[in-house]
Amino acid sequence: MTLPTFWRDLLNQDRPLIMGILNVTPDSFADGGRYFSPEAALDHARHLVAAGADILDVGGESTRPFSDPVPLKEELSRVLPVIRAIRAELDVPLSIDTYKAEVARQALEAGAQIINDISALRFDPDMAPLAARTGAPVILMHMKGTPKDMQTDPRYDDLLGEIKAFLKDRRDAALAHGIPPEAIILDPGIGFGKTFAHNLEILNHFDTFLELGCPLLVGPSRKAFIGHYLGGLPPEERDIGTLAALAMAVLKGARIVRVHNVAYAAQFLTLLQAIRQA
Ligand code: HH2
Repeated sequence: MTLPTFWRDLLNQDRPLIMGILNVTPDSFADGGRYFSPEAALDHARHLVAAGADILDVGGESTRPFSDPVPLKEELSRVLPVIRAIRAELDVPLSIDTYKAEVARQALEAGAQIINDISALRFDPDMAPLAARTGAPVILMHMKGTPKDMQTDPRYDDLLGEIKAFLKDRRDAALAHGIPPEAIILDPGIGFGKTFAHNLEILNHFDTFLELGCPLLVGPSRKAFIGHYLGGLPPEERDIGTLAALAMAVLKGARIVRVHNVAYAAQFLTLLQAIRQA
């Protein structure tokens, strides 16, 4: 299976890529309810693209700690109108943030091109065949447990080793389904079954995951650990802290950053890249 052209073009860029978050949910931890109507979501999509987003990640289910799953029909009715509206107007590549293969299938049909599966193809047996059949690049994320229980005392004997072994196993499962390695994006899953200290350790040793030979994504944006280390800042005030996390991950090999504030990330990464290349 050859790589889709848009993906080859993105990977050929000599700079980190910015994935802008577009949550079409009433309850996401940082921006729940703000872009819940298709009009508000489209308007935010325009704003994110103008600010420099390379990809928009559309999600219809919050997976914040202790959240409950959203029924299939509800998730579809949230994301499909938004994907269609964006596709009709903007050229930007879209990813669908879901672990349900049926949501991913219909989202791809409506114009999304990337699958962002926080379960790394584990929660729905139809997801891997779908990715293989359609050729859509797929993001495989590490999570310990489920969103409902992942933050209840997460423990590891060897944090980095266990995450790496998990990602290797999920990568190999994807390869076995015929998904090419360049179409597999790996993500250690900041905040998904991790203590605040675990998140710091992952960021500080992000290069551990380079050996797996796939592009790496990092998603620290506005997450609770940032508020924790900054004296209890609320989510909307965590964008500066987010940049510190991005800096470390990008200097240690992250190719894609998933963020709420695309304008900040774009400025920050442009300068970081200019310095790196000097
Ligand atoms: N984080 C969130 C959701 N999806 N996908 C990947 N690949 N990596 C992440 O780190 C990641 C993700 C959670 O953030 P957000 O979408 O802002 O919140 P919510 O789940 O409450 O909608």
